[in-house]
Amino acid sequence: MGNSKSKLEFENPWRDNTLGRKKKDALIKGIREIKPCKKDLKGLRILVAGPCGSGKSSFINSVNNAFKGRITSGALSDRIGDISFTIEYKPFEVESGNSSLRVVFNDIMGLEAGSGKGCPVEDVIKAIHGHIRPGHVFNPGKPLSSEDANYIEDPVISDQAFCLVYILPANRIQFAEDSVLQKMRDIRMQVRSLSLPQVIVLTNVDEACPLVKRDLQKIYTSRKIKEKMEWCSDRLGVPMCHIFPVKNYHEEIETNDDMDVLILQALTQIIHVANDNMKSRISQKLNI
Ligand SMILES: Nc1nc2c(ncn2[C@@H]2O[C@H](COP(=O)(O)OP(=O)(O)OP(=O)(O)O)[C@@H](O)[C@H]2O)c(=O)[nH]1
Ligand SMILES: [Mg+2]
Repeated sequence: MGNSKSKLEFENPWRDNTLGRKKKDALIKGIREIKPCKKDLKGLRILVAGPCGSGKSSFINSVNNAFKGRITSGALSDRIGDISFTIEYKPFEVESGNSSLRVVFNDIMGLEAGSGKGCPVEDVIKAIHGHIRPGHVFNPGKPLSSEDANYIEDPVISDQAFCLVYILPANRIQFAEDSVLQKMRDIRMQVRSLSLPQVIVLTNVDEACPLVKRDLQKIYTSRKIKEKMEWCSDRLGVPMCHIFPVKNYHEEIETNDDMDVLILQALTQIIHVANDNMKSRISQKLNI
């Protein structure tokens, strides 16, 4: 028994795993207190990206559920196989209540294996630079061109993204085709010059580890979850401190404090690194 437990579980959590209402309230308070680094900033934009069906739209909804205390479905999510359900470039404001910092997530089409499939890598780069107008419908075979009506010629600071969040499914990422991983590495290389922070949100932890499915408190004692996080860190070069395992809302009809804590911890880090990136790019006049 002792042995089989140690195979699946660490004796002690390897990251602070305090969950529950008190922690959730403290995280919400902390997020509301973050100040924009630029006074007249219209919004701090964050871009989500990742393989199709990885939980991008669900994560955006989960963030809003955590603040609202009820299930919302602004960003439509669905499971329709190997092709992306989201095809339109759409912004979603984080409804965090009375916060002086307006945070906007941009949902995007999923990356798919093979060239000419899923969201074009070029379009992810254009989205980061702020060249894509909300409402644009992605065309896998035809990246947006500067001639297109949805191309923003001179993006302002609030059009640009200051953090790239990879949403990856813990239960399937190791089976992702090499070409999808390669697309993510290509994106990484192409935005190096912006020092763009990258965060991984590892979804579907419930489907990746039976211990965690039964009890979310086991998130940081589960060996399986740590292994998945390390795998992502190795393959994509994102440090472990920028990787957050979460369970998205998908079948629940009410919110849950423990799920919310993991979601809000990810959000806190995302906002901080995005805000820091904006600050340093403003001071260096880097592509701003
Ligand atoms: N069990 C479980 N299911 C999840 C989780 N996150 C998302 N799902 C489900 O996975 C499916 C795909 O989620 P979406 O949020 O639509 O994924 P997406 O990345 O936006 O997908 P595309 O727009 O198609 O690229 C939906 O049926 C969700 O309910 C999770 O953490 N756990
Ligand atoms: Mg989607």
